[in-house]
Amino acid sequence: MQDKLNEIKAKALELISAGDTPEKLNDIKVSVLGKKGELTAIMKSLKDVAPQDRPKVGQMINDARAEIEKNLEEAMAKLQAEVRNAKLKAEVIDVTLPSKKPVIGHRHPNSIALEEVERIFIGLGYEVCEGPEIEKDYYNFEALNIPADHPAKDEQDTFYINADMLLRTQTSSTQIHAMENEKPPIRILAPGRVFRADEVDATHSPSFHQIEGLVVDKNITFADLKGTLAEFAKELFGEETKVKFRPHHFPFTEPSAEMDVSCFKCGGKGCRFCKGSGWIEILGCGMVHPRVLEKCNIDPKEYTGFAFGVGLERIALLKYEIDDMRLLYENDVRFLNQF
Ligand code: 2U9
Repeated sequence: MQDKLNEIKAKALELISAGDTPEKLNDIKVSVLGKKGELTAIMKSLKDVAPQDRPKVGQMINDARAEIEKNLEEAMAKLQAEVRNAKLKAEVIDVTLPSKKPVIGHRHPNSIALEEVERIFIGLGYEVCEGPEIEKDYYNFEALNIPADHPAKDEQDTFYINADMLLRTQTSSTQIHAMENEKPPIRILAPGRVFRADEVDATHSPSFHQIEGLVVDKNITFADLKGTLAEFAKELFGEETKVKFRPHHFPFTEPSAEMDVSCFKCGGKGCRFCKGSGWIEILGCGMVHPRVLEKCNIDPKEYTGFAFGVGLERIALLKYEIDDMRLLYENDVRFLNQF
């Protein structure tokens, strides 16, 4: 029996020292020390040993078991340490490596142009005002003296939501709200997104941005309008910029005009940029129609005002010499990074 015991022990210790995974060590444990293991079988056969020898043989089996268990534990601890070290080594982070360069966005030409226009008018004492993109027919048309049969009200130009609600076609509605809520003097700039049922091309989009301005006070004249907009043009396009007003018609202003600026590319001599004329059309403007003031409960005998409207995309395209409006909506960073 002693020989058998030594043989089991030697074989177990040999297997343990060769066991190179926790699973293999576990298998050895089961096959030697488990319920049906070899050492357990020997223990069971102790009853066949002569009674006087049993304590000695029993002790021998226990010693062998203890030695195998000890070896198994040590081998298991060694293996687990190796596995842990390998994992730590694989997960090591080299903090000295250079980091990945983060991709940084860029301000949109529209945003840069809007900030520039806002800066100029805030400097002249204007307040920036925003209003809803979904409006009642009244605020977009009626309050602006646009009669029911006006072509701009036609379905093909305006996105209607229902008979009474629409996507605003101009930011003027913001200023109607301001006039309803505030008493003159009023000096506001109303930038925002507007919508028109237009086909997309190099100069049109169903959604674009406007910046409108409104001044209402006592004794406001066309001279105030001209002086303000001439100053705006100089600040935006350079000190040497000249302005020219051409008569025009808008339902919400009377008299109305369009303002041209001298071409900032050729100084007015005529070039490809201004199509040889020396002038570039920039905005529409006029004296607020007395009927528009009346609808907002402002007495046109006591107060007068001027208003203007410019397309933000038009300013951005001109200032940054971009020849297709669609580029402004694609948001390709390779394009945006140039400004
Ligand atoms: C109120 C009264 C009058 C705003 C004005 C224009 C002239 C104008 C166009 C410029 C290019 C629209 O984006 S565009 O297509 N706008 O020509 N806008 S006067 O007049 C107002 C505004 C508010 C209460």
